[in-house]
Amino acid sequence: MALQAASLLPPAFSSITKEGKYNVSVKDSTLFGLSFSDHLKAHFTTSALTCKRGYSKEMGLVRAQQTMETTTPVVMKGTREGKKTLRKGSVIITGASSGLGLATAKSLAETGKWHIIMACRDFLKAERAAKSAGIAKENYTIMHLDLASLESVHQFVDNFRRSGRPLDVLVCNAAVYLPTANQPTFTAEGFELSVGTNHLGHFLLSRLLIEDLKNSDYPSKRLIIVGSITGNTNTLAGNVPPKAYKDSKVCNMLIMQEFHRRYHEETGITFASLYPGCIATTGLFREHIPLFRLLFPPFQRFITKGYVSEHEAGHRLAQVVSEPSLTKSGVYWSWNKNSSSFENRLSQEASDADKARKVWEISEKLVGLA
Ligand code: NDP
Ligand code: PMR
Repeated sequence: MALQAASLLPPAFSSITKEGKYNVSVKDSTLFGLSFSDHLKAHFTTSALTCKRGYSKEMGLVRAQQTMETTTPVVMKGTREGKKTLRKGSVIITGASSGLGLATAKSLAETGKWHIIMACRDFLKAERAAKSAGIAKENYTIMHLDLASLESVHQFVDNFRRSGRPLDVLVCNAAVYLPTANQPTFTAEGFELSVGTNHLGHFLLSRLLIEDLKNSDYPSKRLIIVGSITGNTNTLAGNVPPKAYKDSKVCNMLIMQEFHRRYHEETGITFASLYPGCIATTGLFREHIPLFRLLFPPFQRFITKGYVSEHEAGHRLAQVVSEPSLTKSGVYWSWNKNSSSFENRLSQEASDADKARKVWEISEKLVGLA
C-alpha cells in the first residue's frame, strides 16, 4: 500500500510504502530546504521500533517537603492552618538544557510549585545549565532523551514511568534548525533531522505519554507543543525560507490541533501551542553563519520589534504551563506588545484539519504506532 500525500502535507513526507517495512523516500528537491536529486531511502522494520515495556506505577504518599525522589499522587495536601494547597506539579520539558526550555524551567522552578523533568540529550550540559541558571536541586530531575532516536523516546518513557512520578504537563520544546546545511542529515531511523527531531520524536513522545497525562490527578493537565510564527505563512516571517525547520513547526501546530480534536473532550487535557516571540539569542541559531548571529538580534530588536529575551520567553511558556487563565484547549498563544497573551490565528495551512489528520496518520506509521 502506498500513501501518496505529498500534495496535502507539508513537504516533510513524500511517500510511504508498507510491505512489512516502511520505505521512507525523501525525494522532493524542496523537501527540506535542501537540494538532492537521488532518492534517499531509510528502511526500518516496525519490530525494530517496538520493545516490551514494563509499566511501573508505584505512587508514594505526599510528604510535607518534596524531594527529587518524592512521588505525589494526591493533589491536595493539608497544612497546619487547615488550608488545602496544591501539590507540586510535575512537568516534562524537552530540550531544557538551553534557550527557551531552560528559561521556562527556571521560571517554573522559581514559583516553588513545580518539579521539572529536564528531558535532554546531553546530561552533563543539562546539569551545568540547571546549576548556572540557579535552579534548586530539589526542583528538577534530568532524564536522558534524544528525540532523534525513536528507541531513545521509548526508553525515556520507560525510565520516566519507573521513576514513579506523575505527569501533569508535557512541554514539547526541543528543536534543531540547520539553515546552512547543503546535505541532509538523518535521525537514527533515517528521517531528515529537523522533521525527525522537532516533529516525529515529539509525536511519538506525546502519543506514549498521553496515557500518563490521563492518569494525572492534577487539576489542569496540559500538553504544549512549541510552534512558531515562521511556520505560519499568514505572516511576513513565515514567508522567509528555509523549509525543513518550518515544515516541522507546521507539523507541530497541526498535531496540537489534532490532539485537541481527538482527546480533549474525552480526557479534559488542554492542548496548546505558542509563539513566544523572537528569542534571537538562543542556541537555535548556532548553525547559522557568524554574520547572521551578529545581526539577527539587533534586526529583531530594532527593525521587526519581534525580539524577546530568553527570560521573557520563558515566562510566557511558563504561563501556558501553569496559568489558570490559559486552560482553553486547541489555542495557539501569542503575546502583544504589552506582553499580554492572546489567542492568535494560525495560517490556513497550519489550521487545515484535513492536513492535520493526514499528518497524524502518516506520522503514526512512521513512528511505528500504526
Ligand atoms: P535552543 O537551541 O536554545 O534549544 C533547543 C533545545 O533542543 C536544546 O536544549 C537542545 O539540546 C534540544 N535538542 C536539540 N536536538 C535534540 C534532540 N535530538 N533530543 C533532545 N533535545 C534536543 O533553541 P530555542 O530555545 O530557541 O528553541 C526552543 C523552541 O522554541 C524550539 O521549539 C523552537 O522552534 C522554538 N522557537 C524559537 C524561537 C526563537 O526565536 N529562538 C522562535 C519561535 C519558536 P542541546 O542543548 O543538547 O543542544
Ligand atoms: Mg524573520 C516582520 C516580522 C518578523 C518577525 C517577527 C520575524 C521572526 N521575522 C520577521 C521578518 C523578517 N525576517 C524579515 C523582513 C526578514 C528579511 C527577509 C527576515 C529574515 C529572517 C531570517 C533569514 N528571519 C528569520 C531568519 C531565520 O533564519 C530565522 C528562522 O526562520 O529560523 C527558523 C528567522 C526568524 N524570524 C523570526 C523568528 C521568530 C525567527 C526564528 C524562527 C523560529 O524560531 O521559528
